[in-house]
Amino acid sequence: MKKVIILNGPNLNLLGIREPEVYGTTTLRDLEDLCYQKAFSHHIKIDFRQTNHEGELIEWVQEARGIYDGMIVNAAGYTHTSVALHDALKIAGMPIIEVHLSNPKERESFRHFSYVELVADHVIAGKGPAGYEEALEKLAEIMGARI
Ligand code: CA2
Repeated sequence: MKKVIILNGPNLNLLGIREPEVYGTTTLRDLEDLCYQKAFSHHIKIDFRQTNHEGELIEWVQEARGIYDGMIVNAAGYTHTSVALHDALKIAGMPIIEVHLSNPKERESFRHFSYVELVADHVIAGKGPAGYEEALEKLAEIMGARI
């Protein structure tokens, strides 16, 4: 069975609680459940995590090497700022899908650049929670998991 790690960055713990007009009413827990269901149907095992700390995110990326077959990353604000995360992702040794609930390219200009995009195999943005399901489908395809 293929194993996928899903990493969520800062403030995503507030999903469904604050700014529903931007990020919708789905909570992080709802999103996790959605991912579990989608992964189950593709015979994939997932590990779903969130942190507000850049260093923790980087440690999780480093530790994933050799354990997981693929990674889905919504690095939230660190997407646009973190060279360190970029460096860690570059040597993760597995397919990486970058996902965003909103479409950062259609928002403020400071969100237009992504350090994650430069090392991601595929980017999904602006599709809300369904983007995470699509990311799992894309990874299943890339990893050759049962579809
Ligand atoms: O659209 C996305 O998924 C983002 O990664 C979300 C980040 C933002 O910095 C990126 O540009 C795009 C922000 C996550 C903050 O999440 C919140 C959720 C509820 C209330 C406040 C923030």
